[in-house]
Amino acid sequence: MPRPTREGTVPWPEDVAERYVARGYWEGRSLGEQLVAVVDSKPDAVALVDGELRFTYRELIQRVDGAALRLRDLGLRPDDRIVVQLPNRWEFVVLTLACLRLGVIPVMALPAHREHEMSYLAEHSEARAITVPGVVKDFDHQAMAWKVAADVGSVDHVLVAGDEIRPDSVSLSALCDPADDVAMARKTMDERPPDSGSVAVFLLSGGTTGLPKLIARTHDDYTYNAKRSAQVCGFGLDTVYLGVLPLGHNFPLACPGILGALLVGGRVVVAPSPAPDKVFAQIERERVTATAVVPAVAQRWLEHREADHGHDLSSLRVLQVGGARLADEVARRVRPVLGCTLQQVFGMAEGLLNYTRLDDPEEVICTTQGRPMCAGDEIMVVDSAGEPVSDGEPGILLTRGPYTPRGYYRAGEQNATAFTEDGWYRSGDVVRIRPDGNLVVEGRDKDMINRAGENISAEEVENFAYQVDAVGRAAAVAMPDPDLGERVCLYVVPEPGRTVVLDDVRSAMERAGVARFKFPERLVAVDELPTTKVGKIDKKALRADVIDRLHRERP
Ligand code: OOB
Repeated sequence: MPRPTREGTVPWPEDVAERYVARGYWEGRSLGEQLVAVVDSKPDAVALVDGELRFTYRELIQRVDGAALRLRDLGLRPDDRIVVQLPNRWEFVVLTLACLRLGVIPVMALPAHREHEMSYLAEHSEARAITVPGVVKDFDHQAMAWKVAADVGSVDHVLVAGDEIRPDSVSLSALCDPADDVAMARKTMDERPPDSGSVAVFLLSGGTTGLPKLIARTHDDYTYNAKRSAQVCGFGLDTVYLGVLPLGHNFPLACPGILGALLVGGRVVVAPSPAPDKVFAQIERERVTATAVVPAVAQRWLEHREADHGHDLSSLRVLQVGGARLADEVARRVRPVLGCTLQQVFGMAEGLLNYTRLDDPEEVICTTQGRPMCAGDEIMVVDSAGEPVSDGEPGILLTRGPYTPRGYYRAGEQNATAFTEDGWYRSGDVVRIRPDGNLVVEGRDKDMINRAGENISAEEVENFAYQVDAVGRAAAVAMPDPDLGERVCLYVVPEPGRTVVLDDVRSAMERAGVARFKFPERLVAVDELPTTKVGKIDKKALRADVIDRLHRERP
């Protein structure tokens, strides 16, 4: 069968792939087959909970098979792509599993993405379908999806979760009904599983060069990602995993996330909101044992818990925190305040996952970002010339391994800089390796802003700033923020005689249909931008400048 996505991906070299098979990292089975094995071993156990809805493994696979068959009836075939933008609800889980079973590739958009990002994702992946919720917080996703469909020729179908479904859209909840003949559906889907080396999902990178790049994760590599994570995190039959972060993100999806929990026979509970009162009630009701959040959310939960002990959180064993640097002081509060073990997770959609282990000493758990999860993970820390630094010195982290692909999808140009010739991924993160092997994330070399775990490309923001006539030069930098970690601050040199205000840039981004989390939240107009010796904009100086301004403003 022709597989167009294969042309756009960068495979692991053959000898390396053979090694990963020989060492047992790659099992040669698709994610759907992995799931079916679990279903058959405990069909009556509850697999998925969304509010009042509870599905056993048997009910789950019946819906998954029903959805897979109906996707096929819509004309979707193995290797076709579908852009998935859904809130955390049961349909996300069923649809994703249906895709994995059928070999249709979900492109994991974020709920915050708007027309600008969605069009790009649909176009770049040549998606056949888009799936969205209806109206969320006054934003009409269905209308947006149809606009994207009108612009991007490959898109034939819009699938919608929710009530007010246009006649030309497909109802996602109906698509996810069990088939009329469940045994027949199961048999049909069992017959032709996708090849384990084929692409299972497209994750998004928080790339430095404008729009996100697509990361093709194969069934082999992503199964390992989820199963090995589940092992490291102590997931088992008694795990109840609460999916709080947007489920299309690698962290809640497979680190170990919902896939890890399901592949070991655990239970997944989806949370529509990270608001602490709602989440704590859910933890109490469902006896949740593990969940994953970004530092900004962890901090909110800690504050809430310190003020209000109203819920029984005794079932919670592990709080995973990652996506951005967790301050040591915040880390130290997790156990005393929430009564569970903190696990720091330093990961990336590109692959490499570092975890603190559950039985690590408290000092390791609170002050490091953990160590690679796999013996086959290779890491190297280099200076700006690409030379390895001395032991314990900070430098830029490079990595290769059995679940770290060798290049982005259809991105020859970016791959030349994001990967070395030997296939190492240049993470752009500045880390230090301690003698005990744990990594400490010290900063970033890449030009990004990390707002509550969302990576924002400075270049993308600058490109929008240049759409404002009065902007002569622009530079976006991270401005530290006690709640979100960082926010976008934009330095601007206005054209002679003109003025620029924050709203000018925000309106330009609004008009372009850009996700709101990327909007700058402060604008500093200056006469000129500082430059380095080689004439590049000196972002370090700008970051120092904004910190200085914040200090001066503090009462
Ligand atoms: C996760 O994945 P991405 O792809 O959204 O972002 C990756 C980048 C890393 O390169 C690093 O810059 C930053 O986010 N990051 C952290 C961090 N975890 C991620 N920086 C400091 N400390 C941490 N603990 O963010 C992601 C993927 C899987 C699991 C967890 C997080």
